[in-house]
Amino acid sequence: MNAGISALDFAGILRQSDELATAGSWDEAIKLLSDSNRREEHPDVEKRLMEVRHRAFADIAARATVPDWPKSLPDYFPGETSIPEIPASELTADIITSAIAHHGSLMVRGLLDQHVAQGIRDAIDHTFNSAAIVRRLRTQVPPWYLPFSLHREDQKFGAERSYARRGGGVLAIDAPRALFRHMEALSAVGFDRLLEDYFGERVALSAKKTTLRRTEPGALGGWHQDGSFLGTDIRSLNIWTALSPCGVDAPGLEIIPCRLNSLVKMGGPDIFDWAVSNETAARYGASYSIARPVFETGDALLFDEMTLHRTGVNDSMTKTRYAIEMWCFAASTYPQEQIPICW
Ligand SMILES: O=C(O)CCC(=O)C(=O)O
Ligand SMILES: [Fe+2]
Repeated sequence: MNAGISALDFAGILRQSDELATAGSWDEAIKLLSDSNRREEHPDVEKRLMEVRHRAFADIAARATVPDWPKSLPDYFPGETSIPEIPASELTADIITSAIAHHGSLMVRGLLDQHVAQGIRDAIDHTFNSAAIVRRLRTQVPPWYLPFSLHREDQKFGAERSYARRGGGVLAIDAPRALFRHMEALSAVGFDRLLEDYFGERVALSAKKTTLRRTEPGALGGWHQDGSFLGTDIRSLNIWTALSPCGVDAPGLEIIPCRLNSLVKMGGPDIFDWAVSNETAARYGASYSIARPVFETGDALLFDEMTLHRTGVNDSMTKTRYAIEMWCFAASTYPQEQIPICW
């Protein structure tokens, strides 16, 4: 195809997706837009796709029933004192269930291949550069950075954007191309179906929490359980995917590799209300020595709202780390304050 000449009728695709959405055929609309963007990426299609994924939630949640969950399963990793690991080719919903229930997290090696990860990493770089231009010139910079607007009065972003930025992040929903590439990459390895299997129902991610991260070596990040602000009466899974090697020369994650069934003591001098002090974490770390996993590009750590963790940094680190933190929730018990984006 000649550069600049497209075989796709984008205006027609957008019109057709609007008709499908109006008829409540959300999954068909999502499929139409995704198929189009897979053939040729287009900013209007990507933006519309995120809007449709968001608007679809009300109908999908209204149809959701609350399944028995989680399944009660034995420990598939008996004797493991650190984070259980599995190659992506052996991943199943039951393995996630067992690992989370007995160890609090699961390392999946090689979930995304290097080439695919590189495409997402490039999108993260473009997004961060575009976001800086937007802040300076106060103009739109499609396709990389397009702040998502909400049309419903009862749903609002609060300080999430500035909070993400202070932590070296950009909300993924404001980066529709990067988010499209990441969801595509996960779907291509079957993660969309796996999530439905894991929860036993439809899944939506959170627009307030799903974050593209480009983390500098000196980053700070306190111990926390995300349940302290997401709530604990929820069903969640965070897919934290490394898009560059990290944990040695670049910031990784530190994890207490055990299942916690409640929130640990929060607060302390000079930390957020929901943050956990080093002293408290060290008490858990004494029983389950703190895990500092080394990630290769494409490895993913799965954990939930109870897992105690923080950004893993030390003084000898010199490199920047790329990652995406993607918090997914069962539709039936979706946390009230979050902003849903359907899978
Ligand atoms: O990427 C990081 O350093 C922090 C990630 C985190 O806190 C999370 O994924 O919940
Ligand atoms: Fe977290």
